[in-house]
Amino acid sequence: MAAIAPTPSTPDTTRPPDHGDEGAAAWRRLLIWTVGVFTAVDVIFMALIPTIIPPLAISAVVVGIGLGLLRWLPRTGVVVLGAISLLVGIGGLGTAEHLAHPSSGLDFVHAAVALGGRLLAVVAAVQVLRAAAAAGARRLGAAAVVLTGVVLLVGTVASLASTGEEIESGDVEVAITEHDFPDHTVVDAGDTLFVDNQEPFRHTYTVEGTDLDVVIPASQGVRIPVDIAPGTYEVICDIPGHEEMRGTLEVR
Ligand SMILES: [Cu+2]
Repeated sequence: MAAIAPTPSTPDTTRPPDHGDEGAAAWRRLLIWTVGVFTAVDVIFMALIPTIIPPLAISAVVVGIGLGLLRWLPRTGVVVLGAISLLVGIGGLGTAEHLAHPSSGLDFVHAAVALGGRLLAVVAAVQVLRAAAAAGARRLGAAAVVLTGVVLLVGTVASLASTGEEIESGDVEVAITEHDFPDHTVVDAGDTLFVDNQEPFRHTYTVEGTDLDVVIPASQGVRIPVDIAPGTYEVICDIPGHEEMRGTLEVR
């Protein structure tokens, strides 16, 4: 009678080796880094303006609370960080327009980090809760670092390469300073405005009720012929968050 050899016990190979706690820890690290970076960039941006932007300020406070919760109530902390990233990310979708204007480097980099970082944070939070494999967190983290470098490079090069226009004799100068237009500008029909943006942020010179709607890149001047009927018009900047920028243009 043949002896029956004992069957050696085999390890459980149904789960990848990095699944579970190690995966959750890797995604958690990615989540912490991501919310840390976009919060730091938000705070620097507000300090440069300098203005408190309510959604970004609330985001910074809630991120702080979420990071604190990670220690005592880990899953709650992850949910808080994911939820605030999702809410403020959706609320900030209007700023995606900055991504089309890399020559206004500060707005471009801030929008890319604020929106891309929040998307990454939402993904990381979901993956922590799913205890997804760690390899994905490492790949996505590496991709985010590379992409951030590319965004910084593009914003810097485009800003340096873009020189704007020069004022010409006879132009009526309109300076944008301290996040505002002059209260009142007077021109004759057919004159040319020279709108000089003296700030490191992108603005628009938008004359309400007319087709005059011109992007003024950061730290640049743009010449704008005034081909509109005589009258007094409201001038605004149509960039989200710039609602306080108002003036009037009187065309004689
Ligand atoms: Cu503006």
